[in-house]
Amino acid sequence: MNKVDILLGLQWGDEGKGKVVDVLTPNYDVIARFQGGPNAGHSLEFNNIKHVLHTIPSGVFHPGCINVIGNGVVIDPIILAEEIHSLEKLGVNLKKTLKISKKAHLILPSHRELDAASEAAKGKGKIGSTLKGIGPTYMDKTGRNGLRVGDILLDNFKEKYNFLKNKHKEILRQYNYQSDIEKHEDEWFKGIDLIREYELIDSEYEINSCLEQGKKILAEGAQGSLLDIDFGSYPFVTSSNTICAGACTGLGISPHKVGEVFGIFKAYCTRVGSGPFPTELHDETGEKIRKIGAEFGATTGRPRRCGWLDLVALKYAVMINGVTQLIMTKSDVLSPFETIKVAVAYKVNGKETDRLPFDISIPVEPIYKEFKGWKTDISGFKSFDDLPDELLAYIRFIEKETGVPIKIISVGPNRDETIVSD
Ligand code: 2SA
Ligand code: MG
Repeated sequence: MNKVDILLGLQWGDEGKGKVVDVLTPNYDVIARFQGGPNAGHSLEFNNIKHVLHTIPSGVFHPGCINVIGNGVVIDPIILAEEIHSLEKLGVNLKKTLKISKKAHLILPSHRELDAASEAAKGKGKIGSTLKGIGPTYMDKTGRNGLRVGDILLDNFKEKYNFLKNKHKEILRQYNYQSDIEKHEDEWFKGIDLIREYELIDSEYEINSCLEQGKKILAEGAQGSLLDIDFGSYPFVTSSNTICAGACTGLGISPHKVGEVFGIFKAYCTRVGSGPFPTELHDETGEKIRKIGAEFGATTGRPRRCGWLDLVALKYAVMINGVTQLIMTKSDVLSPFETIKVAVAYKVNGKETDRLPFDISIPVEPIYKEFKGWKTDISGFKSFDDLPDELLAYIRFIEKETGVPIKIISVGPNRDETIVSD
């Protein structure tokens, strides 16, 4: 029987998941999102089209590929409707290819207000959330108060909606937060009507029967392993399990049905939002990476914080996810640099360690190994054999340290700018 392959981010998100899923889609029949929601910004570029997806899986640009929004995802009907409409404008008809789990939870307009109220109350300690209502929606899911996509088929859906909204209003009053939930309600219910036009499925049955039929499935992660609710830099994390195990609970597949685990990382590191970032560069080198790499949030437009590759964190993510193949993106961004650094260990309380401490917001001093830059424009390169020796040395070092082969290198944002090893 086929197994489900999983592609996920090994850093703080924005590793290029959307691009690589789009590149890999011709090998798959089904692409499935398993966690997160419209906080995600998955960017794809091809044939002069630049598109950012938030809730819809990145297989949509390949006709015939089925795209599943799994039970682990949280959906904002307003944003989903916008996504569907902008894809329609590009000539992508999703009616036959988009399937939505009845067990996926709904983000209400009041969840977004709660997100904003919670962040405002935290002041300087704010998480730096995308303000899409992600945290409050997952809180209602685990608190057993949430509304699910399947509920929209019930006669008393409006009643359920009002019950939850009123509960939220009570909390917002406690926060003393001025909100205008009703302003977005019309649009929200229009989004609900649009969702009713799509195939609402029991994604666990769908995915497992696809496997039995010999179909190939790729699960597409969102955010990154260091934003995982359990293993990320808590509390500066998102509210879902972004790691490999999240695909099991977010789609309904057994761990023994997991096949390849593609772990994707940038040749450097970025982080958007608050929270610790041991290799962050506060100088002009960081500025240069941001500028060359166009490091701005694909959902919020926020400038991303930039720094060197952190192998302590990368090795942790490889371990937690059981990564079988690595994918390195944005190596082209480092092309102009004379010297490239990689953190190989940390100094914590005067002691050297290669483990992530419980809390990386305590002073953590990265210990760097330096690499000679390749100083070559690699964006047009098509094969591993063409790559400059300095870049190959960088690749081989990461492979040796992580124990996992780097199978794909992305050398630019376009679909074509991808080198796959044979
Ligand atoms: P949330 O909104 O509650 O999930 O935020 C909690 C933390 O998770 C971070 N987070 C992200 N980090 C990187 N990329 C994300 N997606 C967008 C993108 C973000 C954007 O692709 O660029 O446009 O700003 C994403 N989504 C959530 C977030 O910054 C918080 O640190
Ligand atoms: Mg992104």
